Amino acid sequence: MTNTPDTATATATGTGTGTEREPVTVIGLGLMGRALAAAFLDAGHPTTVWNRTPAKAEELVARGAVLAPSVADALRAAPLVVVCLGDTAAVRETIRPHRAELDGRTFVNLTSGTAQEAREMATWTTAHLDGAIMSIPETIGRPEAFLLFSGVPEVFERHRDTLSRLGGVTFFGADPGLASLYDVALLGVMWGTLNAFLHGAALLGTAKVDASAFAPFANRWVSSVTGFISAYAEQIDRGAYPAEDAALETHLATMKYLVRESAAAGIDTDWPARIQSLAERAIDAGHAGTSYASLVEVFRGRA
Ligand code: FVH
Repeated sequence: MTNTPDTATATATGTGTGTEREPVTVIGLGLMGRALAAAFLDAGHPTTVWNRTPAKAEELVARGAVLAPSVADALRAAPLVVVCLGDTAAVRETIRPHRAELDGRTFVNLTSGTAQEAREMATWTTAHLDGAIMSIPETIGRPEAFLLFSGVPEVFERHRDTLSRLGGVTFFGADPGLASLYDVALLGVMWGTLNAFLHGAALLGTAKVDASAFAPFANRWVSSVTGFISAYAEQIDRGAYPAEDAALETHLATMKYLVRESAAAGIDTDWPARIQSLAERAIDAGHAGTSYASLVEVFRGRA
């Protein structure tokens, strides 16, 4: 089961003048949409914008963007249309009534949503690419920004350079839902990690340790955990979970300390209790002596 992504980590560079750049339309000028439009302008792309609240376009217009009077005008203005709205329902409501205007153009949806929503959107848009932005607005246009795409491969190749103005790009192939699936999986990694840090900060706070004193240790530990992720990924793909570092039952014994420490310190025990209960379910299913990676069977609903 492999699906090797095609990644370019550096932002595109170019030496041409503005008129040589592909014209782009950006629909949706919230925090992220304004950053996207600004990055295209900075790279010299003729940029047309539209937003439900036109006042949000003022700064971009002062920098050279053209404010389209209507959604239909915005769609007609460029061969590449990038949409970044609050949610999928807003995209459907804003774009679908004008979908005939998309004929012959590339539609790139950078609005967050589920894989299923992305696949459904691909049925009524032509030349569809779906993307996920794994960055905050202030990094857009810089090499540290990274964006994930999936959809029609030739269409991605045609616009790769233009899309690379936004940050490093990775293409996952023809399933339009795959970028969104990566997006939610990666957000889960972020929330899980942040919840663990916040729980730890609350725990250490009861001993008057500042979160800023805890942070360097948390960061160092997270970088060690990246090594576990790579080793466990290999076990998951092999479907075999030898306890090369520690057995799940060893983890469980230590998890109980985290629950007891939390209770004794008077802080919420929900997070560590959930960690413990997941391990207990895997152990009940026969994984006491296997590695931590065997917990994946609980998430798969097999344990
Ligand atoms: N901001 C971020 O850091 C994250 C990074 C990861 C990806 N997300 C996703 O990007 C989408 C937009 O996020 P945003 O931060 O730009 O959001 P807002 O600043 O709230 O702007 C929302 C824009 O959507 C327009 N809008 C909302 N509903 C409608 C509608 N029914 N019809 C037309 N437009 C609509 C809104 O217009 P207005 O309120 O200014 O008139 C804004 O342009 C989002 O999917 C994130 O998950 C960003």
